[in-house]
Amino acid sequence: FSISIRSSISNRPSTLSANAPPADLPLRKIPGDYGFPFIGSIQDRFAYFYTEGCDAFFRSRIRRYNSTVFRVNMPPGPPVSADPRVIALLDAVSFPVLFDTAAVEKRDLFTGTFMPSTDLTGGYRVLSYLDPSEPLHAPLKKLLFFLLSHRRRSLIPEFRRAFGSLFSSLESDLSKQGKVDFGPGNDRACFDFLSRALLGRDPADSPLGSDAPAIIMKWVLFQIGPLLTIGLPRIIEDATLHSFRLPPALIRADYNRLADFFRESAGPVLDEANRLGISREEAVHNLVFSICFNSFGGMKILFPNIVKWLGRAGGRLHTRLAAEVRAAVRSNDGQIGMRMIEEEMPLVKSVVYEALRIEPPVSMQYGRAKRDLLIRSHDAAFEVKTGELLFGYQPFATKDPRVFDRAEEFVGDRFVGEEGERLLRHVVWSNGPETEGPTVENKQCAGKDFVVLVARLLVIELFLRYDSFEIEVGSSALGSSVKLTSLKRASF
Ligand code: HEM
Ligand code: 243
Repeated sequence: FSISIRSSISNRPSTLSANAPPADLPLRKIPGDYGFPFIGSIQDRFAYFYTEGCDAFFRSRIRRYNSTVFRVNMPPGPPVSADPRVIALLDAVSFPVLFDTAAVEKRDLFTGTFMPSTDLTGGYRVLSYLDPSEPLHAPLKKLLFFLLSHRRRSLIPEFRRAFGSLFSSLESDLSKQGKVDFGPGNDRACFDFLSRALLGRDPADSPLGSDAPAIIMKWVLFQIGPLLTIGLPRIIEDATLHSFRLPPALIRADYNRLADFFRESAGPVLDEANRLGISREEAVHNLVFSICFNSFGGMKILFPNIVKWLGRAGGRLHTRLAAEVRAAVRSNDGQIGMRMIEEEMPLVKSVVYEALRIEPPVSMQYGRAKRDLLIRSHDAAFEVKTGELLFGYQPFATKDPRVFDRAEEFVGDRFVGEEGERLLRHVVWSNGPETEGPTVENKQCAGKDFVVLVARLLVIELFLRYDSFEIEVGSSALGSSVKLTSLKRASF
């Protein structure tokens, strides 16, 4: 038993068997209630989306119950979700129970208390909805590991091509208009990069042309509309988007264009699927989902977030990043490689982890208790019964002030050095600690390393080209809306 117990919170298991209560914490009944059936969940939903807003919704209940663990209804509620009742976990100690596959089942919980129609994914329950105990979880996850690694030598060049051309066009629009939206160009660059790098196919040379980002956004809305606000008048939005599913038939033709693109472009990956015992069609729809929802959707949220937090951090951090990136690239004959990023860019690595910590791109995770559990927060232990639904709001785990100093602040070099690296296990954007990796046995994000790589590449590209930049931030249905108001060309 060689693990050193430095920080009392993190090496302690967050669950214990129910017949062994902890000696050091009081046992407490989980506070909170669900109100009247139906009405209670509509009230909670309206508070969550409109009267309080997500963060204040959770914060006000932590205060009311004096507890970071409590019962509450999560949107959307009936009729879209049959049962909205959850136990919320809102601190860094209780949250990690959601990673423990022995404690929780994650079947059909990817989007929370409801599951979108499988008509939106070719009739299949795709990998993200499968629990590791299901027979296809392992082969499908292996297939995605193959997808992400089989053309790995093309990742960096294709990234630089797609994002180099994005920044050229942002520069020229900025000089004409004085301001330019990062979002639409980022969407194009992300999809171009993903298709060229992972499939070796340029969407421009296919029947998809440049339509993919718009089709994907519409298709995503059909799936997770009940979780979003898109800016309609409140009462109308709540009575429609949050109360009914959009009929899949309305998106079928568009979806088929996406599926055709993958059917025709993913030959080698589909061959690998056959070797793994996965049918070609099931593989096609899983590829659509992992590239369009998981990868494109995730990058669409993460990249503007990174530009936002770096933009707000200001010129001094920009100068340090530019110096680090340029020194490393110069000492490698102008080339960018994975090892030099790993070894020579500690600040680039840290700012990416810090962006993922301060604003986890996908903030909500769910898991159903497989057995009676005892769940701990910093302050108490709570009994959970088999079958109850656990819900974690990740920003409250990764901004837990009892783990992170200046938890609400973007500290660019937080993860630099040995002391910083010890904190990495509390960065859990990927549905697992940053110090661990996805396997066929767990539910950690299959794209974890890929995401960290592309995020670093974004920061590198920015600071190879610019000494500094300025932004304006607005809100949007998914992630932030970021406009560039100045780009200061590299001067050293
Ligand atoms: C799972 C986030 C990119 C594939 C997850 C989960 C999260 C997440 C939070 C866990 C969901 C849950 O079960 O509760 C993100 C973010 C991304 C990203 C924020 C980008 C910024 C990717 C990429 C892939 C991918 C590029 C490409 C293959 C998956 C898959 C799962 C998953 C397949 C389910 C894993 C399993 O069933 O074992 N992701 N992801 N994700 N992600 Fe990602
Ligand atoms: O509030 C939010 O966090 C907005 C996003 C809602 C996402 C719904 C649930 C999806 C769960 C995991 C997603 C993983 C990713 O790979 C990509 C997310 C892309 C969303 C469009």
